[in-house]
Amino acid sequence: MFIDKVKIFIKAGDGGNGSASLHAEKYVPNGGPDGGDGGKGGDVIFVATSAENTLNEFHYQKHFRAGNGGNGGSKNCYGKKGADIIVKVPVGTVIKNIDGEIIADMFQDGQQQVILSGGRGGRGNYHFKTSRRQSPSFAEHGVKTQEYEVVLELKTIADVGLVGFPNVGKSTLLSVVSQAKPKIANYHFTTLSPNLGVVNYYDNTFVMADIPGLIEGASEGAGLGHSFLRHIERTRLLVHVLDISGSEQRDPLQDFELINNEIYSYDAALKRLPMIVVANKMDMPCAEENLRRFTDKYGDKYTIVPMTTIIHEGVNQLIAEIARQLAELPPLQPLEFTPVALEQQHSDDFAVEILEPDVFEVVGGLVETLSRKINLDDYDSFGYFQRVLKERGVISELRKAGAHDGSTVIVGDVEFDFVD
Ligand SMILES: Nc1nc2c(ncn2[C@@H]2O[C@H](COP(=O)(O)OP(=O)(O)OP(=O)(O)O)[C@@H](O)[C@H]2O)c(=O)[nH]1
Ligand SMILES: [Mg+2]
Repeated sequence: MFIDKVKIFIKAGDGGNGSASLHAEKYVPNGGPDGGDGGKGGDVIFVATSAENTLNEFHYQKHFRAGNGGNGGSKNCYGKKGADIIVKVPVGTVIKNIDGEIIADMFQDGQQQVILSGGRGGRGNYHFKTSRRQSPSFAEHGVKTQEYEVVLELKTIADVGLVGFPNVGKSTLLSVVSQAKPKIANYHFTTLSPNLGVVNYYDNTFVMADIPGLIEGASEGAGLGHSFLRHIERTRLLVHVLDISGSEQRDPLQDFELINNEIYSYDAALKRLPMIVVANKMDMPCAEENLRRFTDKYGDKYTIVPMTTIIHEGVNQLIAEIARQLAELPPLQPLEFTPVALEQQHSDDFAVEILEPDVFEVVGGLVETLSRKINLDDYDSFGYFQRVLKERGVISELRKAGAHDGSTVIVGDVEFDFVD
């Protein structure tokens, strides 16, 4: 199983509610409001790690929720902050919303990004104390957060991408130049998911990615298809491995054209990547002759490195050539995009709709904000709510729409009689 694209669900913590406590102490009448603020909900934080190179973990765990903020208490006690949740993703993971817009590119090992922030805690009742309202018996609710779906898409980041037909020796090459231990076997499609290896060369290190073999029609889905080519999009250089001996009765010259064709029909922009050709399996019959033919045709355009990978022949020359070319290439850059935020900002606008004669509903962002903020269970708080409606011009809009004494008004979950 190799998962490089997955949908997961994330939710920041709700803000804790503010407390509506009134100070109570022996011999102290009317001690006044002492309800503390609710705590902020925890954040959803993504962290990029090079310890992983698949999204397989997310097959098992798809829900990530940060902790909720604690409620405020009496004696002005603040609610506890909700615990953040850390979501670890492999370096190269692109986080998108369900419309496919990019939220973040987790490009660098250790990169941290807050993708959702926790809801604000509600204010305790002492915030609402005024000269006329000495003992407010209401407090703000914490901001309740929403769950969001996000799509994670892994676009491996490596300096070098290995491409070629199945069974030509790509994984063997990776195993010889790095500590990576990919599976190697004498059949097609031994490699089913990209492998990464770190190559050391004097003071340089670079990352090499071995991707599953391609065949003709891969860009239309043949073999393992072309989806793995996503993992060479973010490389700086390609190494095209050929079985130069043609041991499987294919002509290496044709192989070369064919694979290039698959790569560039997947994404023409990949033509920008320099390509080194490895003429592998030089130990086999016909290799010399085919190499001559290949060099005659492509020698001017490509650096060709003859190799017998299984006995490490040609390896040093190849690594030196890769290091030399990489030194002249610009470093990899994160994707260029205008980040979109996952959370929609609630506007404070509203509209009055007439549901039926004498029944009016107030809709819009303001309603959302109000219902998140205000606890309407008690009389005091309801008064506050009505005052906000008046200040924001909702009452006059209702009146304009035809509301009069006794009309029914619906605001979010609340229904009340209009009083002019
Ligand atoms: N004779 C010879 N055989 C080689 C050489 N390099 C690799 N092989 C053999 O070729 C076979 C395929 O090697 P892999 O490294 O698994 O090939 P691959 O390109 O990764 O194949 P897929 O993962 O299927 O795409 C294995 O049996 C290797 O031992 C070589 O230089 N000479
Ligand atoms: Mg392989």
